[in-house]
Amino acid sequence: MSLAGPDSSLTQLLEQGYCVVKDAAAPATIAALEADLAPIFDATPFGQGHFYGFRTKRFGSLLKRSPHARSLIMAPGILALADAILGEACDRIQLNVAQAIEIHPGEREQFAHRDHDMWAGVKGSHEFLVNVMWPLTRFTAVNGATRIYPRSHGKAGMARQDLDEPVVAACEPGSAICFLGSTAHGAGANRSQGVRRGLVVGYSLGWLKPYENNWLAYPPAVARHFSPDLAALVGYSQHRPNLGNYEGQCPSVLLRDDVPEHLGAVDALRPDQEAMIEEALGLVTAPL
Ligand SMILES: O=C(O)CCC(=O)C(=O)O
Ligand SMILES: [Fe+2]
Repeated sequence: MSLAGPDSSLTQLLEQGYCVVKDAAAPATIAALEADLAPIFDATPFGQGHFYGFRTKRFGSLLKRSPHARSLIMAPGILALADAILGEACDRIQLNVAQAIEIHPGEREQFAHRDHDMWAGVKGSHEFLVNVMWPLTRFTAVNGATRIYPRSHGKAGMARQDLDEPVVAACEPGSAICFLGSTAHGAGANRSQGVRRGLVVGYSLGWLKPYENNWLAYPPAVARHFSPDLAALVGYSQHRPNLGNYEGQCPSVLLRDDVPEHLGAVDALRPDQEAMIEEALGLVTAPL
């Protein structure tokens, strides 16, 4: 995060609905990741549908595809941005998606959309999602760089009748293009001769259903090799109170060597909830 520090990135994300963090990943990491993913792009069929596109390839499960995916997904500065945006509306954030996207020559411009529309419910009082596009190849105006509509975010942005001209997020691999779930955006048309490759890594409120089914992408046999913080980010954690439990316990119990056959349910409450219940039960002695 050399050119724009976390604070200025956060300010821009809050004010404009997006920011581009230069040098967020080392070139060697991106190169190694791209080398691991190249044969998977080759083997993956084109998608179908007017949203996914007919000249675009996508695949998920990135943590299974390359050992280098972890450092992007867990990039501390990016996680801090996601926490700063989403932390007010949840107890913990979660990985929402980690998907590779390859846009081929001839693909048309993607429909401009707000990613938070994947969830029903009233929007505008807080953000649901922070998305990060990591270019694997250079993103340019002609090869389909993500197009982002500045100030289209939040209650005020969503209420606007006319959007400003989109910003073309032209940038080099190593940059991180960050935008909010409420920010209108879409992939550009690829009018070049080469493919545009990138990753979308998203973080959402921990109490939402994640876009990618992380528990199937990373079942316990896979996730047990993750560090505890990564396993928690992909869903092996409870969102207090007690949400996402396995047999009434934290699902990380499934990552242990010895998973007991019978487990007792154990509360996982926020401190304020513990206090409220203890007070209601008369377990709290009033201060003298
Ligand atoms: O590939 C891109 O630049 C953006 C993709 C996107 O917005 C999406 O698939 O939701
Ligand atoms: Fe999107």
